[in-house]
Amino acid sequence: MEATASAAAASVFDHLEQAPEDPILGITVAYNKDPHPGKVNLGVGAYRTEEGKPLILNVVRRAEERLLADRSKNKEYLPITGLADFNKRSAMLILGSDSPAVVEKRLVTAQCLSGTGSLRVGAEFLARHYGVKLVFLPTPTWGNHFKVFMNAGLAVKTYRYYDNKTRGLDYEGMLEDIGAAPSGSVILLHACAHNPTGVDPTPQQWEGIRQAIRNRGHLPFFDSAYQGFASGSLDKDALAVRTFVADGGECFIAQSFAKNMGLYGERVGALSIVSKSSGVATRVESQLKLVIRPMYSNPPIHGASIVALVLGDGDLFSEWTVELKGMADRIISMRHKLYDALRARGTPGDWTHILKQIGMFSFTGLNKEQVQFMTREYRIYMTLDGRISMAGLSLKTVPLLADAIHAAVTGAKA
Ligand code: KET
Repeated sequence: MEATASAAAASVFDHLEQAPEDPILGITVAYNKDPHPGKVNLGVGAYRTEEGKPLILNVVRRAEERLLADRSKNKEYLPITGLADFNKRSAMLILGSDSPAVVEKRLVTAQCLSGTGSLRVGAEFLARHYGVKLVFLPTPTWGNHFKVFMNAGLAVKTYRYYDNKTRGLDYEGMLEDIGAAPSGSVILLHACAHNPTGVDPTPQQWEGIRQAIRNRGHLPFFDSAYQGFASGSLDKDALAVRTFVADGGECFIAQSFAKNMGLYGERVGALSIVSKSSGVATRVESQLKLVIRPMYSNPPIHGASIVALVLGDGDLFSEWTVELKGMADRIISMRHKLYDALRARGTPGDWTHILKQIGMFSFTGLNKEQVQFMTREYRIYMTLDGRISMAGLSLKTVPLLADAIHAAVTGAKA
């Protein structure tokens, strides 16, 4: 009887409100629900082939075949900080093999759950061990940054980054805000291919930003989710991070292999903490382990083994750079196709920013109402801030997107 009574009582979760879907991943949820065959998903930043299919890099298949054939491999737990070989090679990929931090062993790298997990572990470490519990994010930024840092217990503020009028960097505003931030603040920087704007500082501007950050004793935290996707060159896309590490100062770096190796669902990434001395780095590592162990104990082995193989084998590595360049080039060609298609339609407005912006996305300038119109009338799924994943576009879908943008801008009916 008692069981019946308790079953009839209200749920202990009755007070819960229905939460909204995630602004980015929720677009895929809506897309999946749509039965229309002509629908196009330009929401999430995930690379698609010309046929609109997800891509497994050939080099990843080769590495997996080797792993499968290697009977010495097992599925034992990794150490708390992950696969040592992966950590070493990931750090060298972003910092350069001759980096002073690598040579002087002034850094610790921990394999984490892709870029997000690396940011989250870094944020948790800062909340526990860093004196200034305040992080500055660019306006705009990847939406999840806010939640990652707030959930760790840091206060979040913003610095000026994108100028809507010029559709370029608000360099002066950025320097002013960095200069005005309380000394020692954490400054989140997109290492390259800024998401969502596709606007990166020039090398000269990076140098100015570095000086502004160092002058105020701030702590830079790089989010590197697109190395290789900005210019097609892994080294060029690491320039900003390397500029900061070269001055001997400290920084955090969160790396993701989701995009540049197409390992999205494998959740492969790394957090590197560059310190002033190898002694500090050793103590940082010991504390980092205490952060990670109660969260998820240790990271998964498969994806990191793939990356370690690709980074460690000259043959696989050069094949990877070719495939990566191929992805970057296809995205650039989509920029030209979309730009040409809008010009051909005489769509009002200056669309040159589509050509100038860098990386996976175009920050179109379309507003929420226009985006909602395009989704409703043209089945184009994209985030409400007007961001388009150019990596999801193909020769076949460019005309539809251009029609949709044209109609949205001119107020025409579909
Ligand atoms: N940082 C940035 C700047 C970023 O755009 C992403 C993913 C991540 C980190 C995290 O990626 P991970 O898969 O955890 O390695 N951005 C795309 C996907 C997402 O929102 O999760 C996106 O913006 O579409």
